[in-house]
Amino acid sequence: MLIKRRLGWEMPESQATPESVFFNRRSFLGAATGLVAGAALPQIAAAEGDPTLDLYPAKQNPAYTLDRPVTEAELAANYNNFYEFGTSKDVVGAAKRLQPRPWTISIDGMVEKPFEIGFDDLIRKVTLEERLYRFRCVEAWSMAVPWTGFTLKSLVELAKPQSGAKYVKFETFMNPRVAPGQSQRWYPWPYTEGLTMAEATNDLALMVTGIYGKPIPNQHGAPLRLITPWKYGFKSVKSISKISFVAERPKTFWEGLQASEYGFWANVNPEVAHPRWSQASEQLLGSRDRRPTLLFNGYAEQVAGLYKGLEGEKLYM
Ligand SMILES: Nc1nc2c(c(=O)[nH]1)N[C@H]1C(S)=C(S)[C@@H](COP(=O)(O)O)O[C@H]1N2
Ligand SMILES: [Mo]
Repeated sequence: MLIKRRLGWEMPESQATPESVFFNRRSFLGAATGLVAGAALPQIAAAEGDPTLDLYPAKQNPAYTLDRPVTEAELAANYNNFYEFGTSKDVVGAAKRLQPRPWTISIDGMVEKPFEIGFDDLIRKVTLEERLYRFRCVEAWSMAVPWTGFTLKSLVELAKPQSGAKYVKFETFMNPRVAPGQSQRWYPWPYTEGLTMAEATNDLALMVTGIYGKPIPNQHGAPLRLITPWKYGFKSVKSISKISFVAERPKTFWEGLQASEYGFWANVNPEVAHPRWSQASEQLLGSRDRRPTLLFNGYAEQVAGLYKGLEGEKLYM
């Protein structure tokens, strides 16, 4: 039986971390960087010797612009949700156990021919670009980040799905020896997410391999994660090891844990409150700025059409 618990990340940011803590942390980080100069960088920079370093920085796609400043890299890199490595925001240390090499991704289900591909081979078959995206966590905090990646659409083309495939299902690696959180049996591991084929082939859906012009560090979901900027952050599954094309809507991790609060669609909507807090506004990470939340996180023009005829669905939870 599922016991109702208050989970760390379910708390709205305003309650979880008072602004003063943000500011203290920010000035602490600033001071630390100044004091030890480059020594603070390994926290955010990918390991030396990363075989994809030559691909960074990728060319920025000018079509994606922001209405707010880019979040400081150090802040984004030290305030994470990655339940495999703990339920606090401070998972950088624990996530060092994750070994993003060698890394194989299985592509299976309803495809012409299932296959496995090494991450370093996959990344050479696609075109990397950098995009500035807003990112909105369901907890009501947000950031704005330069992601590097390739379109999920291009991966779908490589996978060659059959016509019966209706959804794409993503799974994070499963290894409790590496990720202690996965020993907690009440969570429906592995972390699973899904998109409809129409969502997956929308140009906004990005398979992310890098952040701030470098290969993505462990705590952000190395070596490969999803980013769907019009949806709440929990859709953006990290450290993906399996991608399946399926006929049925996959049951997602948070749905499995608390279906009354987290749904499949999870589109950002300021007018639809979470059962326990408002979604009307959001706290910008590392700032005093609280802003009104935008429908589809500001990406309505690109994605609203995906939901025509689905008005009966719980599109915004
Ligand atoms: N595998 C996995 N992916 C995950 C999560 C997680 O706990 N495990 N947390 C999600 C949530 S709730 C958010 S807000 C984002 C956070 O991404 P970031 O830490 O890179 O900012 O990752 C998402 N992807
Ligand atoms: Mo989140």
